[in-house]
Amino acid sequence: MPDQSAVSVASASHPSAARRSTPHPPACADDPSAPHPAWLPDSAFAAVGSRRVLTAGEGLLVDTVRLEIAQATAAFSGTVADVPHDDTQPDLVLALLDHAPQTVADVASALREAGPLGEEGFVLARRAGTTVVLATHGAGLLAGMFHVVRLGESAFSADITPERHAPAHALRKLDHWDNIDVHPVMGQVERGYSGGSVFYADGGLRTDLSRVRGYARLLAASGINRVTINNVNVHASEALLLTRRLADVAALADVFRPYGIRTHLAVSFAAPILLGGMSTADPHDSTVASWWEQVTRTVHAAVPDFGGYVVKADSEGQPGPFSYGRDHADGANMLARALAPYGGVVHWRAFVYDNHQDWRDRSTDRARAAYDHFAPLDGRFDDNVVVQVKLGPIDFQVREPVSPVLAAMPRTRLAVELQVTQEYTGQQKHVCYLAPQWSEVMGFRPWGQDGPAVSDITTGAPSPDARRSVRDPHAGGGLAAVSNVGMDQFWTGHPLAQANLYAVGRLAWDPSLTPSAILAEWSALTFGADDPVVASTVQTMLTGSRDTYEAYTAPLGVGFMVHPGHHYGPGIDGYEYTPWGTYHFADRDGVGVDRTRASGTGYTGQYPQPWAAIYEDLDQCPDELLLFFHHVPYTHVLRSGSTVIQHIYDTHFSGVEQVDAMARSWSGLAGLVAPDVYDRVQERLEEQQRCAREWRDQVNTYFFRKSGVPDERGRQIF
Ligand code: GCW
Repeated sequence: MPDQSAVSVASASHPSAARRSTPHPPACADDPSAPHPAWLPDSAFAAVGSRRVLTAGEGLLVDTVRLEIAQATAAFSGTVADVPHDDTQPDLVLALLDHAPQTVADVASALREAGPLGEEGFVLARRAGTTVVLATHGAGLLAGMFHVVRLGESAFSADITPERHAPAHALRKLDHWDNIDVHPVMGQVERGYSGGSVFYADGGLRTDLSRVRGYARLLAASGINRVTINNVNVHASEALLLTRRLADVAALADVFRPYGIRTHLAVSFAAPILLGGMSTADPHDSTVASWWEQVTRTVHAAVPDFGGYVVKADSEGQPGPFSYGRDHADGANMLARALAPYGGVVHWRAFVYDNHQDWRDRSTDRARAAYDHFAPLDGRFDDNVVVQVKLGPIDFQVREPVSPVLAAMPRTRLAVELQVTQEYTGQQKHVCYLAPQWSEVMGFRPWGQDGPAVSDITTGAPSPDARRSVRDPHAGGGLAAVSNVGMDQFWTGHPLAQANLYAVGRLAWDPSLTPSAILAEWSALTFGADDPVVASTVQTMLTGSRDTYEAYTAPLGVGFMVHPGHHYGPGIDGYEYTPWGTYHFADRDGVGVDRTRASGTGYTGQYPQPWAAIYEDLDQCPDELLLFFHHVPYTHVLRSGSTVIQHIYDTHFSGVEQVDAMARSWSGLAGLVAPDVYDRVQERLEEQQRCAREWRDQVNTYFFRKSGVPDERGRQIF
C-alpha cells in the first residue's frame, strides 16, 4: 500500500514520533566487498567437485555448466573433460541429449520414451557407478547440475532409476522494486531492507556487475528464470530504461542470460507521453499502439531474449487506461500485441483499488477491489497477457484469505504474486519464514477438496473438469515475487531471510515441496550438511516463525495495525481513519470487518462454494480469519474454545515467549556458525525481541482499554 506520496504525508506528520518509537538497528549499509555466498558456498560443491565429470553439449548455458564444474573440480581435486576416455569411467555425466556419449544411451532412450522434457527439464539417473544428467537444452542441463549439487553425496551413492524433472511453472519471476535514483522517503529500493540496489548506483547502472552475476547464479540454483529490473512505481529516471537507458537493460540481460534468466522491465503506461512526446497514451489510438510497437522492436533488437513488460496501472497514482475511458484488457492487450512477435509477455498487475476511500463509508471494501475490476474482464486478455494477482485481497499481510480473483478468471493466464521482501512481516529484522504461507496459498482449493488447487491454476495444469478452460498446459501465468535483495553483505539484511529467497524459487519450480523440506535443503547448502545441531536449530527457529509473527501482531486475520508509511512496528489505529481502506473497526463492544453478504460488504460472495458459505458462517469460518470476515463481540467464543479477547491476550504473551525461545536457540550456535552471520542474526533477534514486546503491550493494552475485559490469567497489561 501507500505509495511515496502517502508515505511522505504520513512520515511528514509524525517524523519525530517515528524516530522515537522504533529505534531500529543500523540500516544495512552497502557493502562493496564480496557478499556472503548464501546457498552456494564452495563447500556445497564438494561432492561434485571431487568427481570425474564428463560434460557434453554446446551453447551458452552448457558453457556455464562447464565453468561451474571447472571451478568445483579445481577446488576439490576432481576432473572435468569433454571427451570420454575409454579407460576412465566418469562419476558424473552432464550432457545434452544430442551430444550424449554412447555409454549413457540407456538413459537417453529412457528420456526419449518419456516424451518432451521442455527447455528446462532434465533426466537424472545413476547406474553402474555413474550419475547421469541429460537434457535437451542448456537450461535443463544447468538445472540438472544444480540439482546434483543439492543432492550432494547422495547423488553418488545408491542407484537412481531415471527420474524426470521439469518445472511446474514456466514463468518464475522475481520483481525488483529498485529505483535508479535514491528516493527521499523510500530509499533506493522501495520496501527494501537490504541496502541499495544491486543494479544501480550514483544515478545509473553500477559499473561493477559482479554482484549481479553472483545473484543470477543463486537464482538459477533455486529455480527462478525471470527478473524484472525496476520498480512497478515507475519514476522519471526508470521510465527511461525503455528508451535512452536501454543499454543498461541490455547490460543486465547479458549478465542474467548465462544463468538462463530472462530480463523484464516495469514500464509506465504513460510512456508515450513521458518519453514519446505524444499527447495521449490511449490504447485505442493507433499512433500510441505504433509507438509501443516501434519501441518494443528496438528493445528486442538490444535484448533478443527480452521477457516482457510488467505494469502497475490505475493503482496508487500510476497512470493507466482509465484516463481514456478504457479498461485493463484494452491496456494490456495493446502492449501484448507489441510484444507478441518476439515471444514477450505482459504481466499486468491486479493490485488495483481505491486509495481515496472515506473511512466513514462502511460499504466500500478494499478487499473487493481486485475481483470487481478484473473478474468481469475474464476472456478478454490476449494469450501473452498474464494477470498478476497478489496472494490475498489486501496487501501481503501475514494472514489473509487467498485472493478470490485466482478462482474467478478461468479464461485468463493468472500468476500469483508473493512478497519475499518482508514489508509487513518484520522487514528482515524479524525471523519470518514465509514458505508455509506460500505453500498454503498454492495448495488452497477454491472449489473445495475435490477441485483444483491454486497451483493448478498458476501452472495451467489441464483441469479434470470444466472449471478451467485454459487451452494448453503451458498456459498458466506462473509465479511472481518481490525480491528481498540488496547490496547488504548478507544479500537480505537478516541472514535467515535468505531462506525466503531460496524457498520462493524452489516453490516456483515445484509447488508441492514442503516448507520443511525446502528449509532442510537450504540449511544444508548454506551451513553444511554435517552439523546436526545447526540444522535442527535453524529448523526449529524458522519453522513456526510465521505463526510467531502472527501471534504478536494483528490478531485473527484483521491485518494492518502497522505504523503508517514505513509499516514497521505496531500502529493499531495507524490506518483506522485514513483513505487506504484497511480498517479493523474496534470499539468498546467488538472488533473485525463484516464482509458477509448478509449484513456486510458482500465480499464472501466473491468465492465459489464451499468457501463462500464457510466464510459467511460465523460458526464455520476458520479462527485465524475470523476478524477478516466478521465483526464480533470480544466475548465471542472461537472454535478453539477461547474468547476473542482472551485469544488476543494469550497469543500476544506467547508470541513474545516464542521470540525469546528463538533467541535462546540461536545463542546455542555461538562458535558453530560463522561469526559475522552469528552476530548479525543476534543483533536482529534483539530488535525482534524489543519490537515483539512493543507489539504485545500495545495490542493488549489497546484491547483491554477498549473492552474493559481483564486477562483471565492476570498478566501485566498497561
Ligand atoms: O505493498 C504495497 C507497498 C507499496 C507497493 C505496492 C504495490 C510498489 O506498500 O510500496 O508499491 O504495494 O504492490 O504496488
